[in-house]
Amino acid sequence: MILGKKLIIVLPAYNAAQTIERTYKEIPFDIVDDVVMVDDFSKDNTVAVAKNLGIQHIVQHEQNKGYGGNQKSCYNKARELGADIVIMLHPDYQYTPKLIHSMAYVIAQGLYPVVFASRILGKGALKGGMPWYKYIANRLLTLFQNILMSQKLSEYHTGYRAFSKEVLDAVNYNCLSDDFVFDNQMVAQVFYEGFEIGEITCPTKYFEEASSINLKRSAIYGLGVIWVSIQYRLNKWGIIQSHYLAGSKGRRS
Ligand SMILES: Nc1nc2c(ncn2[C@@H]2O[C@H](COP(=O)(O)OP(=O)(O)OP(=O)(O)O)[C@@H](O)[C@H]2O)c(=O)[nH]1
Ligand SMILES: [Mg+2]
Repeated sequence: MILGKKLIIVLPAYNAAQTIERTYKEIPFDIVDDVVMVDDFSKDNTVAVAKNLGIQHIVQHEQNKGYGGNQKSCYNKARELGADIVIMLHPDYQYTPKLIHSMAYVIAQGLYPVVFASRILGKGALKGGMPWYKYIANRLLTLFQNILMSQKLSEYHTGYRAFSKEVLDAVNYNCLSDDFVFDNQMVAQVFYEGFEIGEITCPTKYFEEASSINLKRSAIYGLGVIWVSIQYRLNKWGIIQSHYLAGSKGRRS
């Protein structure tokens, strides 16, 4: 519990057997109530390692659904368990669990309903080994998206995110893509509903065992981000109505 709010960490896992223990061991159980791990039909022994660690809630997909499909199961399970605050933490140890306190407090104090841990604030991304092509793509896509969405995020692509119950109840994330573009579509839903996103500086690590999407999937993701940005603007102008924006329950603004 944090300031009377139930905090649940969700781990979207795919072949994370080599990194999940390091990640889990740094989760601060002084404020974390539950941990949910969703295994996306890993080829390695991720589930066995998770059971061994004593992770309370393990959901196993019967087939590999993809990063987006994995997250849907994560948030649905966390909400089922009565979470007031949900933090998504990749079990590949690229993001440090040590930021959980800071991210959770921003939401628990009611400052921002969503918090992103940004690898672009500060110098963490390149120092942590982010490949140059990903860094440049990240900067250019972020600039493009900030202009089309009239927002000012330092990056849209971090996988380290915290959401309040209010936001997860308001946005229809279950209708989104099962692929990596899920992350970006969900940002569009959050902004389209009128919620704000706070950011915290976050170091990142690229290393052998860490999972990282390859060039081809990054390119598909990048094109998806461009289309989401254009869709968002055209929806705002009332020119088109995209299912994942129109579908949102009860627009706030
Ligand atoms: N690659 C991949 N990851 C999945 C899948 N399902 C769940 N995941 C998890 O999704 C998270 C993000 O995937 P990564 O491959 O680590 O991609 P990434 O770290 O966001 O990519 P970079 O930020 O570019 O390094 C990881 O925790 C994976 O374990 C899947 O089908 N493929
Ligand atoms: Mg990764």
